Amino acid sequence: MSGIEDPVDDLRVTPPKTWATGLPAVTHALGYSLSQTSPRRTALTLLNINQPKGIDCPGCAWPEPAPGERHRNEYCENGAKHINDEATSRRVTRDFFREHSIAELDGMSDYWLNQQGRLTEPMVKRPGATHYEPIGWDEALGLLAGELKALDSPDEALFYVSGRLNNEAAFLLQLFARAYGTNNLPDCSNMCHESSGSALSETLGIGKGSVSLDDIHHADLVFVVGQNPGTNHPRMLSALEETKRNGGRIVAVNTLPEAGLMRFRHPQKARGIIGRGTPIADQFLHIRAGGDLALFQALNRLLLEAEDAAPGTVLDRDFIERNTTGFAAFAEHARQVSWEDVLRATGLSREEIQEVFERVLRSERIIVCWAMGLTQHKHGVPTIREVVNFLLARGNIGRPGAGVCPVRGHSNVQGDRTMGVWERMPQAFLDALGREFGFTPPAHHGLDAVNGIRAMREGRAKVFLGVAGNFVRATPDSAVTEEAMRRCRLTAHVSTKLNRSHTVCGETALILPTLGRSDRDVQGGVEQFVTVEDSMSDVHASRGKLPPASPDLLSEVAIVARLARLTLGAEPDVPWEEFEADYDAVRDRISRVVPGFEDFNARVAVPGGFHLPNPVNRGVFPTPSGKAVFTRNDFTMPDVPPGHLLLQTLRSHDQWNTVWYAPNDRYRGIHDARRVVMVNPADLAELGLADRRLVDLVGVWHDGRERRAEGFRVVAYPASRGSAAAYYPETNVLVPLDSVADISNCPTSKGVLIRLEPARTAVPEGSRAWDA
Ligand SMILES: Nc1nc2c(c(=O)[nH]1)N[C@H]1C(S)=C(S)[C@@H](COP(=O)(O)OP(=O)(O)OC[C@H]3O[C@@H](n4cnc5c(=O)[nH]c(N)nc54)[C@H](O)[C@@H]3O)O[C@H]1N2
Ligand SMILES: Nc1nc2c(c(=O)[nH]1)N[C@H]1C(S)=C(S)[C@@H](COP(=O)(O)OP(=O)(O)OC[C@H]3O[C@@H](n4cnc5c(=O)[nH]c(N)nc54)[C@H](O)[C@@H]3O)O[C@H]1N2
Ligand code: SF4
Ligand SMILES: [Mo]
Repeated sequence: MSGIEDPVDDLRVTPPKTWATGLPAVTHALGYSLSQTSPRRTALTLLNINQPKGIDCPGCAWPEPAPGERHRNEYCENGAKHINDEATSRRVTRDFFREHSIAELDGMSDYWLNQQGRLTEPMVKRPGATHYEPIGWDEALGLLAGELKALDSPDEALFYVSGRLNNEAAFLLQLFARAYGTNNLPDCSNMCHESSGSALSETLGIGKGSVSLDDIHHADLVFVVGQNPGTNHPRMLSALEETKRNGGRIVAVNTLPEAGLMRFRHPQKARGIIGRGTPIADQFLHIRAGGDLALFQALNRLLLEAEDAAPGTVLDRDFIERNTTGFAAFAEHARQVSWEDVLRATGLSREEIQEVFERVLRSERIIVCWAMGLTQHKHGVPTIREVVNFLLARGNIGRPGAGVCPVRGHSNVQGDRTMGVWERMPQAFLDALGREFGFTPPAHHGLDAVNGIRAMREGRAKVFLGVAGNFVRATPDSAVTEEAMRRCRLTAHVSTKLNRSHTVCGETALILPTLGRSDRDVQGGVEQFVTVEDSMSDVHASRGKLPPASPDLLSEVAIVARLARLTLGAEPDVPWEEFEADYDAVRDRISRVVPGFEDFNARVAVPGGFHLPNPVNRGVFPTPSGKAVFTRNDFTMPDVPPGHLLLQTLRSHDQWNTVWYAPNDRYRGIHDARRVVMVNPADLAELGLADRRLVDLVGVWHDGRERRAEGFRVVAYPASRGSAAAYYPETNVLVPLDSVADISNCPTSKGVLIRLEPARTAVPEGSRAWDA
């Protein structure tokens, strides 16, 4: 065996922390890094992370300050963990795959699989085989190309992308998929900010945020809604601290009192290490799960009433007149929301809402930031549309210190979309792509993640290629998804590390190991760099610094280019070999296809790169009417029958999406366990359940299929009434494939109806059954 063992399940609970990121955070980061690799490599990654000529952090998409304003250590605890998880000195070799059958690997935890280290050479599982075996690159890519060519229709293939993929490889992958003949480009965004994209495209004409870091610093009021920055975007706390220093105020809206929303100790400043830190939220709204639509509807009603009382003093009439449509219908509808409904849906008091409203009236410049607490609900899209109404009403779009800020997850998830990875790219993009490369891209929309799973389940999709990510574990309804993947003729993954998507595979399966962000990428003797776009539309270079994890790795650009050449041959006439040899050549083509990337190579050579301006900041709204759109959104709230809870599946502090690094969630006070469910003590009393009771989480959905996550400890926790929280991906088994957000088709990972039952099976002492 590899010598790596799962930590023993030994739950210890301490009071939730009321501050985030101080000295302990730095020691935790170093502890994990040094468990993975040498002090020398740790120093090399940490000296280079987020520096102008260095490696873009492979963690989240929070932007860096301008080059001159960057700190020498411009990274957080979690960024350090992510980069050194990739820079690990551990290796998965052919001997490893000889020793462990696929069935055996499938029995191991997500932790164990990740801890094995970096993948080192291409591997294949042949039909009927029990083990992966080595295969050369030419044969591996030839096999995949052969399966693609043998399909009856290009729409029987799926090309999944996760947001770590760089711009150059993403551009080539979507070019390849479309030249091959399909728009089937599902991505992790489908499960993430898809609701933001849907709502913002419809209302503002562009599915991206409109603010910069400087806007955050100079806002009068910043809302942080459905987001846990202390864990998931730690450097955002430095930005919020700056907002406060400049006199701005912060309102946090969450179902949990997250540590990072309360107090912040700056790890790079002496007073951050020893002082009490900065209080972050001036007001905390402990909202009920799914109550945010009602909250913003109430604020909008208050705005309209205040305007009635003192005409011309509350709304920005001029802005509304000049730049928007639909105001009258919105206003008529918004006046009708009932206070009774609002108080029931939000669980807040009238006074609390009044207090926020007064803050709003005192603020010239307002920004609303949000993440998965809004997007992953059935009514995620209307909720975000209502946020837009709220901002438009006072002209808080398009001027400094104001705007929309969907805080993106993966470091390049926004860039991948800009590069065309989307199953529904606009026709103008497809036309430009077709013109540049001399072919006609398919016009009909492709499959997203949820529809892709349906297609595999029904045998309509037969070949799956995932470039980065861990599709099997990230997607909902684990049992259904696993069945669907196993039905494929071929599944292939371009990956840096071993994960569940390699053990739950098709008849034939390929592991295609690749360079990570931190690895030096040399093609034809010349060092290459790649580019990424952060959450605030800044595009910049990333240069790997470490010797590659193995001499047998190919870059993502090389893998996609070679596969495309083998599959497509000379039609259309695309210089795939030139692209592989020189990424400048890829960027030249991007500059001719993707708006905003003109002169790409020259502009990205500047330290810090360049900014893609958002047209709404010039008063240009690329909607059909050319104006921003007010919408009418029906009041909705989740229906939670007595005896049930609304479960949110979320991240612990010690994980990166589907991969956990340690069984701890320090800020929430959960130690040495992941199979826990956090529930309000008053709800526990009503349900007759004692703290630490062992329960099964049982999903309630109308298709008659039983969805059960077994063996969770109940933890009495200040979750808002009627809600529960447990970690993903262990709970993905509970999220029905058909339970999706209206319009965006995003799985409702934050709104899963469950009941708690006494556990069916006892969990033995010293158990390591993390992923059972
Ligand atoms: N360390 C670390 N960083 C990460 C990631 C990671 O896994 N680990 N993942 C990255 C990715 S891909 C993403 S998308 C982001 C995700 O960033 P977040 O969205 O912060 O991630 P989640 O853990 O899903 O947390 C959701 C938050 O919303 C709150 N919430 C849940 N339901 C509701 C609701 O109905 N209303 C309100 N107001 N709040 C609610 C939860 O209590 C929680 O604070 O993080 C990115 N950064
Ligand atoms: N229940 C529930 N489900 C969710 C969510 C939730 O909140 N609740 N959140 C959703 C969200 S927001 C997201 S974004 C998705 C995340 O879904 P994914 O992006 O698919 O998942 P990750 O866990 O980030 O992928 C980890 C794997 O990526 C590979 N990898 C890492 N770095 C690189 C690289 O540089 N190149 C390549 N080729 N591979 C690399 C490694 O092999 C690693 O095992 O999950 C979604 N699923
Ligand atoms: S805030 Fe995000 S991008 Fe910045 S160092 Fe931390 S994980 Fe990396
Ligand atoms: Mo995400």
